Amino acid sequence: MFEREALPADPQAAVLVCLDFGELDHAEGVEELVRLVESAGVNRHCVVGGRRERPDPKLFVGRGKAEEIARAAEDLNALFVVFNHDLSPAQERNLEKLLKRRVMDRTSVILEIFAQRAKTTEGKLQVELAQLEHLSTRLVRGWSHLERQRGGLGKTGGPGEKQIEIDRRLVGSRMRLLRGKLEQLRRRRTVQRRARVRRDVLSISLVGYTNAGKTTLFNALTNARALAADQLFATLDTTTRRLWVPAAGEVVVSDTVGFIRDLPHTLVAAFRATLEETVHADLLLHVVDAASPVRSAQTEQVNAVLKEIGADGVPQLLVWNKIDLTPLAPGVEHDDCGSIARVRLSARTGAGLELLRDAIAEVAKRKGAARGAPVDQALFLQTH
Ligand SMILES: Nc1nc2c(ncn2[C@@H]2O[C@H](COP(=O)(O)OP(=O)(O)OP(=O)(O)O)[C@@H](O)[C@H]2O)c(=O)[nH]1
Ligand SMILES: [Mg+2]
Repeated sequence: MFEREALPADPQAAVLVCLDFGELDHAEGVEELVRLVESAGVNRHCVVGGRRERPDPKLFVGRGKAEEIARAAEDLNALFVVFNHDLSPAQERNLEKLLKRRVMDRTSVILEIFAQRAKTTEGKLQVELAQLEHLSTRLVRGWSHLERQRGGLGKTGGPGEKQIEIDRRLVGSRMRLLRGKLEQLRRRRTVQRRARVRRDVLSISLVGYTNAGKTTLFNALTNARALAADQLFATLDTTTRRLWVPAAGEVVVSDTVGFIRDLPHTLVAAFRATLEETVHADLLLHVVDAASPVRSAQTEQVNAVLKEIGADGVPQLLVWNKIDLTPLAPGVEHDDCGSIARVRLSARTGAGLELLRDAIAEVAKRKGAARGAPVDQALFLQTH
């Protein structure tokens, strides 16, 4: 008889574990995790659900659930088990031992996508820094756990302890090197930005939830050909283009990385240099996928990240995009004071684009009139 050899586990297959702890947006969270793993290259998956009051401290899930996950991973021959929540380093280790698969949490999936997408030197440096930060919290925690052991058992310290100490030092010095290089790039950007300010050019940053259509809008506005795709985090690096607005002159538009809820702090910190374009912009075009059933939650999440990076004071204009997928017509909405609050358009069909150009022209004219003074904040509704 033939002896059947076990096939190597499939790196494009994953079991997604999405426990429900009573969150209001649980269903959307599951859908988003599916999109995240697909964006990372997974093409076969199954979802294991379940309700729990709170996570199990050791395994995150209960024993019975862990066995269900193991069976699902076996059936799918999956290399990965992905959890829709963040795991503690101990939980991750325990689960890997039990499931004999690679265990990832949501943060690791996002970091993986960023690592796959990074193209420019700066993008690559930023991603590596974020990955090392993520890893270092794990090493530090492993270390403090051993330190406790040492306190109880004497002062010898085993080989595992030494290895962690070496790893920690290597990770630490690599992180310092990366921060140094990023700082150099940041300074270069600052010089470029100062030159723009001197020339009195209006600078606009596109911000928004990932997949809202920022790059598509950027391309439509500037005739650029940046990659827009139906995947999460298609854009990582900031692209800047000049745009000539009739009656207003030159405007500089930047397209950048999209946001997502609970964006890992390590990423926000590492991408600070890229996101500085946003902090220093005269105007933010906050692009919203108007066809999404969770558009208002996404708008809030974006505002939360803007606050975290210190860009919540920059005037903002809401752009409701993808109206071709909704019954909405192109148009401009004003608030009670007559200021422009929102433009409805479709970056794909171009409907309503001229309304946005007019709105930008108006801001640019005001900036010109104010001769370097900040853009009239009252012109726009502050949405936060
Ligand atoms: N129907 C429709 N689809 C659109 C519109 N704008 C963008 N899309 C689609 O939405 C998807 C995401 O578009 P992108 O422009 O890559 O979105 P993004 O905000 O830059 O996304 P990230 O860079 O991944 O954060 C693509 O498949 C686009 O073709 C629109 O106005 N209507
Ligand atoms: Mg993009």
